[in-house]
Amino acid sequence: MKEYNNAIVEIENGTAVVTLNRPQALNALNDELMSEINDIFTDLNQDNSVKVIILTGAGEKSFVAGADIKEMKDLNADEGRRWAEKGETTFLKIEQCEKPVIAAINGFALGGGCEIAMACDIRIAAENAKFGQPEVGLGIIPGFGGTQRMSRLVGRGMAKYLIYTANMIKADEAYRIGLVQKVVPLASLLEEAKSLAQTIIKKSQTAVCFAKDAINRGAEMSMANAMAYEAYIFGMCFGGEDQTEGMNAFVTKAKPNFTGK
Ligand code: CO8
Repeated sequence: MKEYNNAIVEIENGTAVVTLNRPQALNALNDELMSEINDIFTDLNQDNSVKVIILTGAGEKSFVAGADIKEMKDLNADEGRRWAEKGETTFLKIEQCEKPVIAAINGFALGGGCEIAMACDIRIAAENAKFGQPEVGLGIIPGFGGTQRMSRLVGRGMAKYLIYTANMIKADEAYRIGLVQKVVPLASLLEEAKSLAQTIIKKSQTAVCFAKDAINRGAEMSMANAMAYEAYIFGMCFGGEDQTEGMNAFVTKAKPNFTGK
């Protein structure tokens, strides 16, 4: 496995755990880390041994405390736009990765930290997690997709409330508004994320990847086009071995043995 200056990648039992590792800055995203995330997700997407990816932060205090403010503070308008575009491209790589990505959120998920979590498929938060988009308090707006993903995930009213006020919310409130799917004790966060990964791995990987594609692409389409796309993808499932395996296993009361073909 490649070595990175600001991240650790460990692969075990079909699951890759990507730990963002800049504890001195509460895992804030600087330019180098952003490039590394890009490389990591390119590699993991192509690695057939990896079925599910978990994204987390080093330490117990912070998942990601945002984009690196010290690196960002002297940017001019052009550099700011390019920085935002780099973040958006990086987070799109996560969102469009063919494999499911679980964010295991250990502590602060602020600004770019909340935005990177929202680019993942499923979010599990530790009880100490805190979410927020503090950008307007810094004279900027969320620039890594936050205005768009937040609105789509929790609705425009709640997104505006969080973004206009820059208020931080705790894990239980994030769960209540649907920003995260589960809240667990910090000590069992990674174990819970790995267990969720194993639940997904036992299913047909082809079907899971197709489902991710249908949900994500469909969200960008009209309902009629999205339904047509779903029907197309549904048909594709019948071209592979997993559908035959899954349905034969049901009929013969056996356990399916999916190959992902
Ligand atoms: N960037 C750089 N350094 C950071 C960041 C950050 N986002 N967050 C924390 N750090 C550093 C601190 O400066 C400090 O370093 P040092 O010891 O050298 O002073 C170290 O991490 C520890 O932090 P604190 O001492 O502040 O720890 P506290 O426990 O007192 O506070 C907080 C923790 C509440 C998380 C606090 O650190 C904080 O408010 N951090 C900033 C949070 C924030 O505003 N995040 C949003 C950033 S903006 C953003 O993400 C925009 C994304 C879109 C960008 C578009 C591109 C142009």
